[in-house]
Amino acid sequence: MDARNRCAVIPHYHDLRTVDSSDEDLTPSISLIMPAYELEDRIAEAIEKVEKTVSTITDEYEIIVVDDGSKDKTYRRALTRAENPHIRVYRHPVNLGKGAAIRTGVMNATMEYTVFLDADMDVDPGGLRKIVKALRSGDIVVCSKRHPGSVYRAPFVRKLLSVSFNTLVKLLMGIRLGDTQTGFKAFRTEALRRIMGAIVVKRYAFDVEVLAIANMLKMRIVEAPVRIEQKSMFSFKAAMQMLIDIMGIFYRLRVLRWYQKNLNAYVNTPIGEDIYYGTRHS
Ligand SMILES: Nc1nc2c(ncn2[C@@H]2O[C@H](COP(=O)(O)OP(=O)(O)O)[C@@H](O)[C@H]2O)c(=O)[nH]1
Ligand SMILES: [Mg+2]
Repeated sequence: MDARNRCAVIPHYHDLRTVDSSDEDLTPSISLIMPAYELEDRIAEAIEKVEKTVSTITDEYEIIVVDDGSKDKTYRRALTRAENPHIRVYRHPVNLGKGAAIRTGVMNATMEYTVFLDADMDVDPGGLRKIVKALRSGDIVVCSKRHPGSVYRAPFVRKLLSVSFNTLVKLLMGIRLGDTQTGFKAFRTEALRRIMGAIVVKRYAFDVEVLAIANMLKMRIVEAPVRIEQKSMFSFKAAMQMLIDIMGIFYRLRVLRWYQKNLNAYVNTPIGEDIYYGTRHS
């Protein structure tokens, strides 16, 4: 296997190995969660593309699209694909943030593995087979823009902000990953459920919170290559919100030790109505 394509296991940093590339035993069941916001012109095509990819890996899969309160026709366009029994569409009545959309997806995921994949198709879903295989060696697979095998295209300023953000996350949270923000991640669903019980953040820093909790729980995290192209910039408001959320995570993790105290309390809470706030419409 080409060294650039290998997935690095960054487990609790004790077990550096490469990922088995053979096909045997590759019959995982997969829940694919696609958070979507104002993507009316792209969502139907994106669902089809993802469906084509996942159906070559397994017959046991579900695609869970969560429309995060879009004001355009995203929800209706997504529903046009829901006659396929593998595809379900949920909707938030108002915009709650990407993290909240994923959370609604996780609450409704039923398969052994759960994959988060941004519905805007900035990332190439073609890497799905590889990241699912990599889950054999870990609890979580994180696609990273800074993996040596990755192809990453974005405006220069965005790349600069991304490196700065990652440095901040490493310093504050002690997460030793080159990138926490790429919208393509895979989890053993069991591990993800443990994490979700203590999640507070609803917008973009959600990914950092997930990984900070996983890190605290000493889960095995694998870093994988990805092809990603980001054309858009994010707003100043979104960047500020993210900084505030990061400080909140830091405070809960390092000062209050809130996650450490609250995790066990949540682990045994059944996944149910108390924490579910998406509406299923299909
Ligand atoms: N911008 C935005 N995207 C959201 C929201 N909720 C869910 N999403 C989806 O989350 C994914 C990532 O969002 P995006 O703005 O593209 O983030 P970026 O790729 O990091 O610039 C996309 O699939 C969005 O459609 C939201 O409130 N705002
Ligand atoms: Mg995007």
